[in-house]
Amino acid sequence: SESYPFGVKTSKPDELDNLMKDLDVWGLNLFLMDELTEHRPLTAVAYAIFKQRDLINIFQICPSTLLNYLSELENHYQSVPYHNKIHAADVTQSIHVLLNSKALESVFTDAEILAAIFSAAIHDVDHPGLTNQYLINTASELAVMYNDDSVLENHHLAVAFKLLQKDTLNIFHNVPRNQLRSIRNIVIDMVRATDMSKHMSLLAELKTMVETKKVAGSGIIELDSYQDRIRVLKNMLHCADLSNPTKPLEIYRNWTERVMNELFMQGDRESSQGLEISAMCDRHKACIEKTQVGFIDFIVHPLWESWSDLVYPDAQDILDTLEKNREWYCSQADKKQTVDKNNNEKAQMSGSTSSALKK
Ligand code: 8BR
Ligand code: ZN
Ligand code: ZN
Repeated sequence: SESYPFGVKTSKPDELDNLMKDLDVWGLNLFLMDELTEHRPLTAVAYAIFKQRDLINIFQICPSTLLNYLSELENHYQSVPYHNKIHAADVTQSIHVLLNSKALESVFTDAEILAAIFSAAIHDVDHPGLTNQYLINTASELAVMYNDDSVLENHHLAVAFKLLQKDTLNIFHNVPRNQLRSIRNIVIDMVRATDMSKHMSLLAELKTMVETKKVAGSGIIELDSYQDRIRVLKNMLHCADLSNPTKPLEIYRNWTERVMNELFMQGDRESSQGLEISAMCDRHKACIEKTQVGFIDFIVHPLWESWSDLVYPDAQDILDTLEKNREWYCSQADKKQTVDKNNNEKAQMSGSTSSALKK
């Protein structure tokens, strides 16, 4: 690791060094990270976070085992447009920033922090770029394996834990058995909570916590019970997973293009298999801009509004960016509508002109 201070190869060490200065910044450019690390964004980001948080020493993790594990984990992310290793690196870095929230200072134990970062790194591993509903509708092998229940999320967990069974990849080798059991339980809870079908109940729990929250004089939240801390961690990973619309607009737009491409590819598949095309998956009917406004209004904004109440005022900038980005997508949708309307009118006019000429 002397020659690879970031745990990965790079032909541009100075640029990578410079980019890594944004490790604690909301809006770190993970697309650039992917380029500068020769497509090892997850390994580079997770390794840097483990080092910065001293997890390697605290849990006696062998650095080369950690790099082997991260590299294997990264290899198990598929080359799909959205649910790939760049998304995994993004969610890992995002949860790292959320853990740094002032309002949560010293709230979580080292084991909880380790569990949170590990959860983020593994949370979509081996995602095939198809939704749970599609896998269930087509009676896929995965859906049969998990009896239609959080099919993908259970699979991500199983793949990640399976990798740990190899001695050369077992980063938890020196973690005491009891502690490891508790870390495993937290990781399972957190990753299962990324199933979008759990969104409403997760948000309801978060709202209850905000209503009953107790704050110490220092502004730090009191989370005495283990159950409350787990509730916050589940919502934290869910927030990191749904954080694209809160990032700088250029980055957000890149993610949108990717997620829509993945959904459209599923739509094409459904269409060629004679299945009904799922919501948002029809490339001939979808309005990307309107879809984003709806996604923000019904899912992302309510979630982030509650999160920012919980950690007030730490997430105010994030909420501001989200609201500005919503306005941008809204104005783009309006623009498109106006252009469509004008085109329709033009088409009608040229139609009536040509019929007039025929007379
Ligand atoms: P998953 O990552 O668990 O699939 O949950 C996010 C889901 O929200 C996506 O699969 C997609 O259906 C929807 N989504 C939309 Br619409 N726009 C999104 C965006 N910009 N970023 C992330 N998810 C988005
Ligand atoms: Zn997922
Ligand atoms: Zn995800």
